[in-house]
Amino acid sequence: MTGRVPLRLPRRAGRRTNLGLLALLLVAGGTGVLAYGVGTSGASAVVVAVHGAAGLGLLLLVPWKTVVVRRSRRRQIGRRDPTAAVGLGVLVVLTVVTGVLHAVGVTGPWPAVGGVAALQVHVAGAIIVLALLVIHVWGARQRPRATDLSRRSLLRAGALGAGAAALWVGSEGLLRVTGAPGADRRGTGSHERGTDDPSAMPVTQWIGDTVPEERAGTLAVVAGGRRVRVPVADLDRGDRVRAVLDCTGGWYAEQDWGGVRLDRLLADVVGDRLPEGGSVDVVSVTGFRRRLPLRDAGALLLAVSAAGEPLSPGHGAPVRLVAPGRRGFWWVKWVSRVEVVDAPWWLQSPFPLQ
Ligand code: HEM
Ligand code: HEM
Ligand SMILES: Nc1nc2c(c(=O)[nH]1)N[C@H]1C(S)=C(S)[C@@H](COP(=O)(O)O)O[C@H]1N2
Ligand SMILES: [Mo]
Repeated sequence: MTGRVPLRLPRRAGRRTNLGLLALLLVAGGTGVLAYGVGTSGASAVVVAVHGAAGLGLLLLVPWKTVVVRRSRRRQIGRRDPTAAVGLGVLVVLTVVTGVLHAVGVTGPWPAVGGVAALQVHVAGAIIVLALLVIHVWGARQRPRATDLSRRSLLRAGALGAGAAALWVGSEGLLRVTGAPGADRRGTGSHERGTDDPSAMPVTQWIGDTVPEERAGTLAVVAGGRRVRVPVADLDRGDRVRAVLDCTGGWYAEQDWGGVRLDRLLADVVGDRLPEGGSVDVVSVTGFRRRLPLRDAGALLLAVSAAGEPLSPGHGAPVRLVAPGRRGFWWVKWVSRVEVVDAPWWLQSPFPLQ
């Protein structure tokens, strides 16, 4: 008779190795997303360094994981379908390789093969990795134990962390010594493209937005119960900001942007009756939009020029937002409306959906 086949999961089959992989993958996934959220401050450099270390640290566990996989393959009984596990392996390799390629600067990153940058493959790969990881871990749950907090376990975890950090420091050193393009990328990991030369700056859309056919002749400003249409020609008021546009696609450019400060524009409409809290919605003619805290208005610029030249259609003509210290997806192009709202700025999707 064919009763149930007893599942004989070896209780100690590389449990620590698996937990180490899990920790590194979760740290890599978390810091990857966080890196795009924290803007371009010094904090992002730390987040990105931890990210690189966690990703590279996976390599340290390859010898041990190989043992786990071999042992699992040798077992005949109770073996589960390895498709997800193998797919996971392939995609982790792809993700790590494209991450390193981006850091080294070999593939561009812009324009890269077929218009797809290594970093785009990296992020897409990572999303699939995290999905497959759930499947893989679900079928092979590794329960924590009291001894995981023992001195010995903590020492091992510390050794893994130190090894990962050393790999990252070593790889950065190698980039410097070899003079690889990645040696002077920003703390965010972005490579310089078109500083002081807007025409050399990539034209980038977040997901699927397209350069609009028609240009708005006016900008709608909505605040304090009033709605005013400001002619675009009135937006060049001599306000200047030098700021870095840092795209999550892995490039950055520093430009002299010209236009009008957002707080000044709003003051035109409501005088000094701007609310204390609140936010401002910056909306593109395409529907793309971001909500920012109103208290930042003095640091935000509605720009009509870069490097002294009017914006090109691709770069947001006639008017775009310049949001110093924030990643590129905040820099709304083709702005058609700015509106003061009561809702807090964080009441929106953390990343644009369009
Ligand atoms: C880099 C990430 C990982 C890769 C590429 C990977 C890949 C694999 C492969 C190919 C196998 C053999 C096929 C199978 O048993 O399904 C396996 C076995 C196993 N994996 Fe992973 N794995 C990873 C991470 C993890 C994590 C994070 C855990 C749990 C926390 C885990 C738990 C296990 C267990 C318990 C087995 C043995 C199952 C058995 O003996 O039947 N793995 N892994
Ligand atoms: C399982 C998930 C992930 C793994 C294993 C991973 C791994 C890596 C590795 C190994 C590098 C190269 C580090 C170096 O050579 O210094 C890297 C770089 C990078 N990753 Fe990831 N990553 C993951 C997820 C993500 C996600 C979800 C994002 C963004 C949403 C992301 C964004 C980046 C960026 C921007 C870089 C470039 C950093 C730099 O140039 O120093 N990664 N990643
Ligand atoms: N309307 C609109 N504005 C947008 C985007 C978009 O897709 N639609 N992409 C943002 C992103 S992700 C970046 S990096 C910058 C790119 O600006 P650039 O094309 O001038 O280089 O615009 C931002 N503003
Ligand atoms: Mo971007």
